[in-house]
Amino acid sequence: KFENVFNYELLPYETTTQGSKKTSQFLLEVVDILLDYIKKNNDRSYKVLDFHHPHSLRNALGPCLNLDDDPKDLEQILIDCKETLKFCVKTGHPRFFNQLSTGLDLIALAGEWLTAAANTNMFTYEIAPVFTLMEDIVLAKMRDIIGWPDNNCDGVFAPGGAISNLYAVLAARYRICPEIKEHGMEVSPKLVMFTSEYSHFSIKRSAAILGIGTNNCIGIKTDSKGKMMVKDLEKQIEKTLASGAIPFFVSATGGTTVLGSFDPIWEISDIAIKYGLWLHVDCAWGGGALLSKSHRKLLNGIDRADSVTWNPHKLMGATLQCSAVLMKEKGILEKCNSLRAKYLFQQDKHYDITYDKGDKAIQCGRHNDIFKLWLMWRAKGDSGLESQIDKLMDLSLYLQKKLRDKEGFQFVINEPEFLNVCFWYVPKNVRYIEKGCRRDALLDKVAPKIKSMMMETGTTMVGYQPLGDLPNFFRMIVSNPATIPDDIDFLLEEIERLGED
Ligand code: ABU
Repeated sequence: KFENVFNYELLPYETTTQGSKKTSQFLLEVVDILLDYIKKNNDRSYKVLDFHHPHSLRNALGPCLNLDDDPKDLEQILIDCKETLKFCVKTGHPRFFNQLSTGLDLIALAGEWLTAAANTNMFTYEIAPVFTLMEDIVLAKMRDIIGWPDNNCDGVFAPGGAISNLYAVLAARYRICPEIKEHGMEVSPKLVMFTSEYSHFSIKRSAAILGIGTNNCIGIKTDSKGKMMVKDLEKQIEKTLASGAIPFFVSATGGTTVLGSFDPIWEISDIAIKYGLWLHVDCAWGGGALLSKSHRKLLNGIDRADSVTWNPHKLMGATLQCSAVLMKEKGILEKCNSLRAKYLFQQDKHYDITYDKGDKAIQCGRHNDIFKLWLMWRAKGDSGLESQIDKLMDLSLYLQKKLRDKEGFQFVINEPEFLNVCFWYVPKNVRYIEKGCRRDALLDKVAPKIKSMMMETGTTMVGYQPLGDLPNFFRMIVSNPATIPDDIDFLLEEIERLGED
């Protein structure tokens, strides 16, 4: 239908009735392709992925990947769309357990489509009036849920949790040494920050980016549940003070990436207050738990934090990407980052310029990550999101019970408190080997081997990693609202089947 029809025959190039008609027909074809993909994402008879090694994928896609001098007709463009989706990992599939962000929320997807059509930049009110108001409303709602008393606070949507964490360290450093903004590191005292040894690597990377230095980001010991040991935190702060350096920042994690552990925020905040440290809570992963009356206790004390990272694209299920950093002190982001570029942030605009949010961001161009979240929140309400999260927590308990009842599975942490369920599958030939180096060396090879077979067959997908001295283990993430208990059963049976091969 679109053979020898080219992009210049569509709007905005061809404004005749014919151009309009072709535009609609073309976009409807694209929508059909997308709907077909969405159906396959939700159909268990389809594989999660069709894996090819990079060289063979390159061969399979062949000329489809090349950018040439000649334009391709729209028939080829539609084929390109189909081919691309054919080799995509179906992250919305009920049997995709590989990442913290899983699932495909259809309202958020609709929001994403509208966002792409609106195609605007979030830096000024003048070009994003509705989205700017929505961002204000959603940030205020998130701060309310955190529990900051008068909500006279700050925040911004950032491109991912790592950048949100960077914002937090930057603001904390500004508070202790605002002169660095203008004079650079030569006016900086030696600053030291603290985070648990299992926190997200972006905290340490923030130290590298901001010139603090990774050696000055101290990893605090964790207990048997993977939680920060407050005694060790205090010890390290004292040691830092004794050395003449200045402790200024501590990050507590609300849901670590691998084990899903929650640091004791309340106790950490006592220490932060005692020593005058900025307290950040990185609950990029676990922030959604705040929406559940039954589970928000995991983040007890979060209202005492100075800043919070919370990614709605994780537990809440918004499409990627959607990450907020929230700050207790109103105006700190503006003070810390503003440079008042005259071509964007004119001070003599005819409207209230406090609605131009761009100058507090570290980016210039900023993607609209708000509309999909706002729309999804409207469609589900607080109650819908709460029950979504509660159901996932129930499913995690279901998985834990199955693991307990089955032979050959062993928890990394007994009774995980969140949606990360970490375990070893111990094949029969390893099961009776005495605990020790030889068993660990064998066990270390099991999860990667099973995962590789899983990916080759494409039936399901789950992550694995080592941790400290522990050999490779599976990290099962229960965050996909499409998943039901049968899918969990399927995964465990698949691991057993492949593990005995
Ligand atoms: N930002 C951490 C995401 C890691 C994961 O999905 O496994």
